[in-house]
Amino acid sequence: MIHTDMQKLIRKSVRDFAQKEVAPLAAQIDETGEFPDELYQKLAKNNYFGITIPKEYGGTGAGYVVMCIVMEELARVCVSTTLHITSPNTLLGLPLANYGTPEQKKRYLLPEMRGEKEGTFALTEPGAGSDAASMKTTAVRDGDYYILNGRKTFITAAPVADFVVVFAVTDRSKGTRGITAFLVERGTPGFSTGKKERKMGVCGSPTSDVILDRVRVHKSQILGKEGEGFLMAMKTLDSGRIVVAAQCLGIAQSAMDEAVKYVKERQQFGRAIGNFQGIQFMLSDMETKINCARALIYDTAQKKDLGMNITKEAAMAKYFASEMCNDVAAKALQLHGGYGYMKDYPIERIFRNARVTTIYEGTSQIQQIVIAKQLLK
Ligand code: COS
Repeated sequence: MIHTDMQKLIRKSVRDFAQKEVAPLAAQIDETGEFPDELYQKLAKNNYFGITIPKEYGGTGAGYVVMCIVMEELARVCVSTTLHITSPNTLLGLPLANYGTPEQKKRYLLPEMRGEKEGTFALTEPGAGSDAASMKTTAVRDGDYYILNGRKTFITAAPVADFVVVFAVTDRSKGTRGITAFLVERGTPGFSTGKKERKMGVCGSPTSDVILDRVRVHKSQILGKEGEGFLMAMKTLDSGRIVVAAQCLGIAQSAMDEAVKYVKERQQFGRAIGNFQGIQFMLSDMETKINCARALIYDTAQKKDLGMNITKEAAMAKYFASEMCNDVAAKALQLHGGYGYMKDYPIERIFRNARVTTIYEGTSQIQQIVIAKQLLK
């Protein structure tokens, strides 16, 4: 799509912010695994937490094309940073904005938008990843309360989360219609989070388990209606996937930028290696695939902004962009030769960060299933 002047201005302002405030910290965030609170607050101050969230709930309501621009530009410099803005904009923010009561919005969504509270979305379990509906976590009614038991795993931001949207089975006999979402606050007896995971990439975004041991929550903590949780999760993932696709685009673009810089500088056989056709074939292949992903992503984002259903398109964008960014990052590293394997060059970090994208928010194989289900229904 051709961006409007306003969208071009937004891209420029995000790029300036990324270069000035984020890029100087990216290597340190990756190495230490610590995400500076000061940077988190700057993201909130720039309204990056509420791009997809309507104005009346504390967001800017700028929509998905703008969200993808922000993700792409920030992912070019620091993928960990983008993980801190995906949750308020999609996995956490959307269920609260779309299903939350006025009280829930006031207590959770507004402080999340302002960077005062951080929440997260807990769907995955040790035995229920791709098969989300097979979750074991249960919520059993006890008068006006529910008693939650179970364990969620690989939960982004869980170690620092103030509250969590937990999906639990309230009626096993109803299958996917027997799953309910609950808002559970840290500090509730029986709620805890596991050890911070040691990961291959996106190290500045903490991940851990969420443990629920006879956690008693009032029925007013249900998000949406009883039995609506699975549909809520699926619809949320549709929107989340387009945003992850834009993150992949930013990762691929940064790999490309590094590759072009390197092949112009690196001399072998008496000339810069970019002069060799074998290298040019690789670069052309990378550039073409990046631009295919870009077209698909912004087309899907525009459709979403127009209110169209994007279940298939978002799955295609996430599938194609995540596979593409792994391919491009691997080729960019290859172009760096031995230097690409050393931590001194940014491509090493870019390559590690790319790896998770074909896995989280639904593996590539799950995206293929979603695409096929839409085709065959
Ligand atoms: N929008 C609207 N409705 C949807 C939907 C969507 N995107 N996806 C599923 N549904 C509906 C289906 O139409 C079906 O409705 P009916 O009962 O009326 O027929 C219901 O939800 C159940 O769907 P389905 O039968 O497809 O459920 P499955 O258990 O077969 O699972 C997949 C479907 C595999 C797509 C789902 O489990 C999934 O997305 N898994 C991956 C989870 C994931 O991405 N995890 C990442 C971690 S979370 S960050």
